[in-house]
Amino acid sequence: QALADTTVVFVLGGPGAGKGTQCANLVRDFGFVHLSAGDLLRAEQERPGSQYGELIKSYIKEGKIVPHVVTIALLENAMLESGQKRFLIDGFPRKMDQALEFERVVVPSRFTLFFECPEEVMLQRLLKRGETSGRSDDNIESIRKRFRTFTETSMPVIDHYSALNKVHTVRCTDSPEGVYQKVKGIFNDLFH
Ligand code: UP5
Ligand code: MG
Repeated sequence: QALADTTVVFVLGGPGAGKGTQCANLVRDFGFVHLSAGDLLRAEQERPGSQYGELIKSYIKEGKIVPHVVTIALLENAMLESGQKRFLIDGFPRKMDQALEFERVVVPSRFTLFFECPEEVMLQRLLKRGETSGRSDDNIESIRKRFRTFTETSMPVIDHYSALNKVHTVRCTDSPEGVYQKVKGIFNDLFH
């Protein structure tokens, strides 16, 4: 299979924990391709002729998880199109069925980078970003729903990989630079 010898790191953490921010640093320093499942879904939602546009729109606003056939297809296409070998898969898998299916049909993950962050901190970050982001889910109602989905549905994925000793946890209440020092330490050990 075309993606058999690729390195996949899952980047997980609650809404607003800083996944996208830290992935940008890793792209610069370690030559990974950054694929945010949320960004891919938002792009698909905007694509003229997409049969999933309305579905994605309502799921995102409600903080619910889009059926995995849609998300996995978007991720797999983006991986193949990139022609690259190292990927940060950001904000995915957020549900056990997604994790198992992705590893079965695409490629097993190398490990999960987990950003641990208290809800109050994430809330402040998201409300601030919401002043300018234009994201349909950066409002207090959607944020509360996203937190709930994260706790109930996504944390079990992290627990699953923890039990397999495949999680590196970074606390991310520090500044973006401070958080990145810790992330960089993990990647330096593994990729140099
Ligand atoms: N910021 C970042 N780090 C900071 C720091 N250390 N100190 C202070 N501020 C910091 O950061 C968020 C904000 O905080 C920014 O303004 C940043 O400058 C600041 P960001 O890096 O964007 O955090 P991130 O964790 O990426 O937050 P995001 O909002 O993207 O997380 P979500 O997981 O909620 O969003 P995502 O786009 O992944 O998913 C959105 C929705 O898509 C989901 O709710 C779901 O409905 C759907 N979805 C699926 O259905 N399936 C999927 O597989 C994926 C998504
Ligand atoms: Mg993000």
